[in-house]
Amino acid sequence: MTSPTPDLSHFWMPFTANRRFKDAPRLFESAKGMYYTTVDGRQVLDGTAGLWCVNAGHGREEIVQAVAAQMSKMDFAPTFQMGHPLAFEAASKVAELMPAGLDRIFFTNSGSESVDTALKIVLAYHRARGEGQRTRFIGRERGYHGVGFGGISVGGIGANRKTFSGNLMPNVDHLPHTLNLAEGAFTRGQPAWGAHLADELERLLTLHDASTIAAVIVEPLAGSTGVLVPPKGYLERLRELCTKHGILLIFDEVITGFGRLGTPTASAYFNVKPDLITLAKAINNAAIPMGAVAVSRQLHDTVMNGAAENAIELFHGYTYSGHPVAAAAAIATLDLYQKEGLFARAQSLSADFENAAHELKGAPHVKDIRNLGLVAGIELETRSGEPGARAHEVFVKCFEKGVLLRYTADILAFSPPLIINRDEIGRIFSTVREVLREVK
Ligand code: PXG
Repeated sequence: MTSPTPDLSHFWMPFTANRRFKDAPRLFESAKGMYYTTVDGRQVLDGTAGLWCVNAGHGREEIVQAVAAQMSKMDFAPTFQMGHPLAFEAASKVAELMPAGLDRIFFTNSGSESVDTALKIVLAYHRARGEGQRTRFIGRERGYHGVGFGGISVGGIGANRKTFSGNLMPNVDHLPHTLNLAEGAFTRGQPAWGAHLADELERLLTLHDASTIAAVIVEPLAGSTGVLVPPKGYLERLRELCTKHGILLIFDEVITGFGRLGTPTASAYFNVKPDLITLAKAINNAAIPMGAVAVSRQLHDTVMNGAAENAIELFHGYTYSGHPVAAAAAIATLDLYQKEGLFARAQSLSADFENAAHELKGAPHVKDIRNLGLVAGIELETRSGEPGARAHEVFVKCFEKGVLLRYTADILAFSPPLIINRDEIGRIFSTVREVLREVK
């Protein structure tokens, strides 16, 4: 049955070519397991877990029940100078999945808020220990850290900064990104080339003086700017340099947290422990907006002890920090991940996923293929003078053939729910192959 198309004029859509979309809208109506259903009744295989977030698949009964039950029991309760048990329980469950010692959890409502929260916690920490001169942040080119002023300042995407450039945070510098097709096109997993790029941090430390640097923030695997897999040894080197110079290291794991690489965190995957981890998305299977920052106990305790007794230690928080319904969804989701062994499942599927993606080597327009865990990126040759046009066409044609993928510039990105099976993996990439033959 086809639903009537709603009036599309009022909703100003995020990160969307609004006018083009509204001329030819693509609307979903329902979702179950690996599939969306469109308003005209077509099934679309979800190759992106929504936006890298529905890791347990859609419409999971356990989460639906938990949300419904909590909604009728207590819709909302404040967490400013009040509390409710679920926020504490959810924090304990998140903490269990974090690297040892990163077990203090600040709740937010999105990845962007998690990033800005992490930056503020870092500044609070340095002040509390008498190093208030450490105010500078180091991000990375092609980094995506959401859309708050903090996040776009440390982020490295020109388009996200340009319009707002007059008012970005001061005292920010950037490392170079690590993608180099000349050295590592079609690498499976982590590239061998590029660890030395972490040494660029030394250069920035010399320039700015290490004692002014508060933190380095990177995505351990950069997702939204086109799947940039860290070179072997790169994150280890960043960690080493940060430790040496008393600089905090933030991993933005909004995409990699909760199983995307087959482990609870990318930190666990790479065996590199940051001081803070930003989270969101799959924390509660995206059922209700929620994010979090996992903070090392030492940082947390320093901020606590830096404030007078009975004083608020951190002047920061959101009305919905630890929202009871979001917390109920998180508890149900984290239980589900565990009960179904979904992180291990992602790990066991990753070789097949890698093979299926790399079979597209040699297909028309394909310039590079990159992958790790259940993430893959396929970079296409850009059509002369029309950046992004070819990937957009591939995206639309795949959608018409019943497969959802994402694209950024001319890079296709794949990040399916962790419940995907081998046939569905095959179908995603065979559809892309078919479409690549069709587009010019
Ligand atoms: N950090 C990272 C690493 C992200 O990937 C955010 C922060 C911001 O999260 P919120 O919840 O504020 O959007 C993100 C978000 C894409 C895509 O197509 C990626 C994101 C969001 C939307 C689309 O790759 N990542």
